[in-house]
Amino acid sequence: EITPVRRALLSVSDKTGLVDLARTLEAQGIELVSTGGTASALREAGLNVADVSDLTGFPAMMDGRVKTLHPGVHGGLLALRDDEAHVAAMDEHAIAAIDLLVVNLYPFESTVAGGADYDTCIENIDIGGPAMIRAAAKNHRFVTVVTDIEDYVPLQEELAAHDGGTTLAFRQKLALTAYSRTAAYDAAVSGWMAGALDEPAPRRRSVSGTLRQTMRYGENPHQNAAFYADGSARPGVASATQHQGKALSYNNINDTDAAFELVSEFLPKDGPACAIIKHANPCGVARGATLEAAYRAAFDCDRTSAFGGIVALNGILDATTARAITEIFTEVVIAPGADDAAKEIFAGKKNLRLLTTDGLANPLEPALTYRQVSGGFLVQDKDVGHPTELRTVTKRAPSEAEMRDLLFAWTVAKHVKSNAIVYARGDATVGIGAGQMSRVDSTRIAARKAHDMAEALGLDATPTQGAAVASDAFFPFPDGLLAAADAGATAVIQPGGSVRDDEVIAAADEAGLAMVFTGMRHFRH
Ligand code: 93A
Repeated sequence: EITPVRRALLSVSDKTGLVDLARTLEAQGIELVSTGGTASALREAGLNVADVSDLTGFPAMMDGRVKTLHPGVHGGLLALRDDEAHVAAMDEHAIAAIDLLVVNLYPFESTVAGGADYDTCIENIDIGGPAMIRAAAKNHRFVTVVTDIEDYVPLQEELAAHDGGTTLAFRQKLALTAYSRTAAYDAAVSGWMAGALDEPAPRRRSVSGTLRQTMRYGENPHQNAAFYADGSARPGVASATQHQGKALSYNNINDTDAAFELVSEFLPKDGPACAIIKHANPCGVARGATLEAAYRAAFDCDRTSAFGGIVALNGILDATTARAITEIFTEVVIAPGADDAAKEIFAGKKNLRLLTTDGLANPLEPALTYRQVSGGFLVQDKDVGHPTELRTVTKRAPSEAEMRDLLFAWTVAKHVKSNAIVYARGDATVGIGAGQMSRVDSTRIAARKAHDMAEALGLDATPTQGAAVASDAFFPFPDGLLAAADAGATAVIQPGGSVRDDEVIAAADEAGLAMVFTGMRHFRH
C-alpha cells in the first residue's frame, strides 16, 4: 500500500511554504516539475526544477489559460500503474508518471471579496488546477494530492516515515480534502455568478464551504460538529479574530452570530448599542450614551438570563465596558474591535472569549440562509427587509418618544424567534417574549419577565408602563394586544394584515393605544 513518490508536480498560486516543502522533496530524491511562476520561485531558492512544458511539449499559452491541460500531464496523473495497457500508453506517448501533485488554485474567492470587476473575476477562475486536482484525487490509489498548505507538514512527515512514499490511507484522506476543495471552489464561482447576473440568489445555486473549525461536539456532547466558512467577506463570526479563551462551541457560534447580526442593526453613528443573547434569542438590547451604559441597560432587561450569555457591541470595546461585562460570567464578547486596556482586563478571565470583527455586518446586504429538512435543505434570501412606510391606524398617533421606542422594538423583534413580542422604553428592551406557539403567550411572558425584573431591581413601576410593543407578525385577535395594554404598553407596532384588523384597531382605540402598521412581517423560526 505504500507508493513511492518519484516525481512531483507543483503548481501553486499561494507560494507560502513552497520552498521548504520542495527542499524536503528534493532531499528525498524526488524530481520536481512546475508551472511558470512556481518554477521561478523554486529556481530563485536554488532548487532544481523542470518545466511543465518539458512534459507537454507545449509552452504555456493564451495568457496562461492553457498550461497543464495536456495528456502529458493528465496521462501522468491518471494512468493506472498496474494496468498493462495504461503503462503501454505511457511508454508509447512518452508520458512520465506524476506521483505527487501539489496545487493551490487561482485566488478566486479573495479576488471576488476584494471587489474586483467582472473580467478580473473571470480570469481568476482556475481551470487547469481543478482538472489536475480531480485527476490526481481519482487516481489516489497511486497518486498523492495536496491542495491545502496546512497539509505540507503532514506530507513531509508521511514521506519521512515511509522512506519517501505514502500510504493508501493518507492518500485517501487527501483525495477527500481535494474534492471538498474543488467543490467549494466551483460553488464560489456559481455563487459569484448568481450575484453578478442578478439571478434570484436561492435559485440555480450550489452550496459549499471551507472547513473553518472542527468542534469537540455539536449542540449536544454526543453530536459531532464542524464550522464552515462560505467565503463571503462580510464581517461576522466566521471571519472574526479570537483573542483569548477556549475554542468556540457549536452553540457559542450560533449565539454569537445572532448577537452580532442584531447589534449590527444599530449604526455606530446613531450611538453605542449592546445586545445580549441567550439560546439565539436576545435577552436584552439597548442603546446608551456610552457602550458601558448600553451594556448596563441591556443587562437590566433580564439579568437572570444574561448570565452565561453572549454580548455583542457596535463599537470598540473599552476598559470601562470590559470591566462592567466581567461583573458576571459571560461566554463570548464580540465587537468590531477592542482597545488594549480592555484586552488586558479580559486577559484575567480565562473562560471568556473575545472576538473582534473589523467592522459591523451590513444589515441590508443580501445573503442566503439555509435550513436543513429531511432529504434536503431550504434556501432563502436573508431577511434584510425594512418597512418603507409606517401607517398609523389608530385615532391617536404615537408621540415622538413612542415612535423612537416603536422602531427600536421593531428592529429587535426581527431577531427574536417567533412568536416574537418586544417591549421597549427609552432605547432599551424591557421585556422580550420569544418562541411561543401563541402570540398572546409571548405577550404575557414578556410582561411577566419585565415585572419580575422590576421586583428584583426594586423598581416602583413595571418597566412596561409607558412602553412601546412590537409584534413580529399581526395580532390575529385583540387578546394579545389587550394583554400588552394591560401590561402598560401605550404604543404598538405590527405588520397588520389580519382579517380581523378592524377588531384589533377598535380594541386599540378603546384602550387609548397608538398603533402603526409596517406592512412587513419578520417571522423567524
Ligand atoms: O489558467 S489555468 O486554468 N490553466 C492551466 O492550464 C493551469 N494549470 C495550472 N491555470 C492553471 N494552473 C494554475 O496556475 C494552478 O492551479 C496554480 O494556481 C497556478 C500556478 O501558476 P504559476 O506556477 O505560474 O504561478
